[in-house]
Amino acid sequence: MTTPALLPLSGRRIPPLNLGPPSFPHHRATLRLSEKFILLLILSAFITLCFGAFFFLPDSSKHKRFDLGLEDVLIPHVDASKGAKNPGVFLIHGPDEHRHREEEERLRNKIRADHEKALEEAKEKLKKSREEIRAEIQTEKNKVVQEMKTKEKKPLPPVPIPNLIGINGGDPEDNDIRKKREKIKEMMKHAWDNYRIYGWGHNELRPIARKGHSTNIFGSSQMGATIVDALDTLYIMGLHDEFRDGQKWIEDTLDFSVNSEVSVFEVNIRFIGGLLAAYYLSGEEIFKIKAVQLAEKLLPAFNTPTGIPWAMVNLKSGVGRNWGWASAGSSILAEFGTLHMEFVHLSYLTGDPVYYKKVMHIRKLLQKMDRPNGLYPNYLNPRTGRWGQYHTSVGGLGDSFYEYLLKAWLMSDKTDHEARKMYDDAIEAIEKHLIKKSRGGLTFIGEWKNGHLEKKMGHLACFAGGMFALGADGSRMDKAGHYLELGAEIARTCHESYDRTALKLGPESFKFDGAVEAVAVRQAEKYYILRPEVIETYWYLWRFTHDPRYRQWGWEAALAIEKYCRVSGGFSGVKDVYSSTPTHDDVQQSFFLAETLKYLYLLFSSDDLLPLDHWVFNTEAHPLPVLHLANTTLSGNPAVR
Ligand code: DMJ
Repeated sequence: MTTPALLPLSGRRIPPLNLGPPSFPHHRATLRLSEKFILLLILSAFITLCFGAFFFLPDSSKHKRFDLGLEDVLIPHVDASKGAKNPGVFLIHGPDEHRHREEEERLRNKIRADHEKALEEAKEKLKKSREEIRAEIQTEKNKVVQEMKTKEKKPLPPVPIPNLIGINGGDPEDNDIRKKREKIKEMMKHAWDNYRIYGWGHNELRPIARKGHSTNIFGSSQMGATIVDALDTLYIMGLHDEFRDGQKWIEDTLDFSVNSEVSVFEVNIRFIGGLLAAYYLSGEEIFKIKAVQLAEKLLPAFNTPTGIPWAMVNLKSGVGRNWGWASAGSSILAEFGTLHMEFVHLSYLTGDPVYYKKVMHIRKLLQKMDRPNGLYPNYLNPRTGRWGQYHTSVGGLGDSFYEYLLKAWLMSDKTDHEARKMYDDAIEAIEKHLIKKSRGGLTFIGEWKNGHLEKKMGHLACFAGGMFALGADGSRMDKAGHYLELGAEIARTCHESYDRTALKLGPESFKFDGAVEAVAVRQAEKYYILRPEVIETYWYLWRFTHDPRYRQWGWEAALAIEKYCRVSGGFSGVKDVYSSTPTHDDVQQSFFLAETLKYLYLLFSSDDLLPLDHWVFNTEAHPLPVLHLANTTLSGNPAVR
């Protein structure tokens, strides 16, 4: 019998460590000795490497400046006396230089001592039996569990609450507009009430089968996605009984300690975004607590070699992975690039910089990377830090990454100039390579695939009309007028994509190919699943221009939804917008209540409801307040609501 120790060296197989019961006692003893030797060798090599790194790597403390200095600004709990970060490079001279040297020497000594201690401990460990080591690990585990439990019970620290303006009202003066707004509220009630009866606690509703529904983005658990997503819409519509019902379910039932693999992005934008918005609007602590509990469960997703998070994470085990369909095992730009707003608010509310650091790390990494033609590809491998396929889109896979660059700047009260610069650079490249005019004069945003422009625009990309309008103010070389115009052109194109169908509802994606303009060609692209992006763009354009056409177009969409998507058990998507007899898909998406109905309601409200200089909407339409830091009150005091 060949034993592992007798394998030839050239066999390149490392003998497996034999931790099982000994079959040849003498031979096993020999093996143990060599194992220990190898382990010691590895350990000392590692320590030597650390020493080398410490002495030879550039001394980062000399250049250290914390990103944008935003940590101090956005995290009010950070004690300035404990080495507050100064947003500027500082040089060291004279007596300071001497003090600096002493400090360096002290640090080196400390590291030396630590390494020696670690070596001693490692030697000690090797003397211990397997059982002893196991017992030690178990004790450590218990300690961590205990700490987590105490942490859960600890109340969150007091926090300055931004002044919250315009969370009620919005009554329009015009009678006709008021009636339209009432109609939207009635549609919300229909969607909510049916979910309440037939789908309560499930993620979504099947309005025709009249039962709960879910998809893999929410994992295998019933996490009440519709409840969390709908809360702030209920609140601004003044549906307070329904809001309280939802709150009670969240208090009593919503539990994130479940063995379920969820999408980090979806859970962030719908759950964390929804809970934070509900917290800011209502002031109810429970929403903040739940948001933080969930955020803690998402953190293990960032444990990758690059810090770019996995697309999915198991809420219980913390194990992460990527979608099987994503190019080269990559994470998706629109997913890992759409965490910033929520994570900054989490750090702001908890005083814990961990969330802020995770998203700033992503930003720094992206900044360092080469971008083909200045464009960000949609795929990035979290193990290697390399781009996957060169595919760039402002629709699915890319969309909300650009949106969050702009909104990071807006949310920081326009102080996060780095985010604004990244947005401006990205939009310039997009305009140069992706935005074209069709023969018939429609401006569209195509998709860039390996150097080739595909003349296809997704429904998702229609959100960009609103984004261009929102970013107009503050744009480079005073191109505000240009970007407002570009936003209006995208709105017109997307309206055409609705208008050229039988149901007056837009397809999932449409082409610009010869005579074909703004029309879906493939059967698989003809569906409408109650998506909000076109109405979202109408609303932003309405706020910035007050051109009545946007209310008119929004109303057309509302009527079409009412006529073709409403069923007695709620609202359903349709499979073919070009067929005058709609076939329903039997799903009431949670974003219909979070976004589509909210944007419609806002379109028929006056501008003082959630004014845009005080609120920034996350990509799921959950409003988060601008952090005007000069203008804050302590949470012990009643926040201005
Ligand atoms: C929403 O969940 C969000 O808007 C997201 O950014 C992409 N689109 C869906 C709705 O269409």
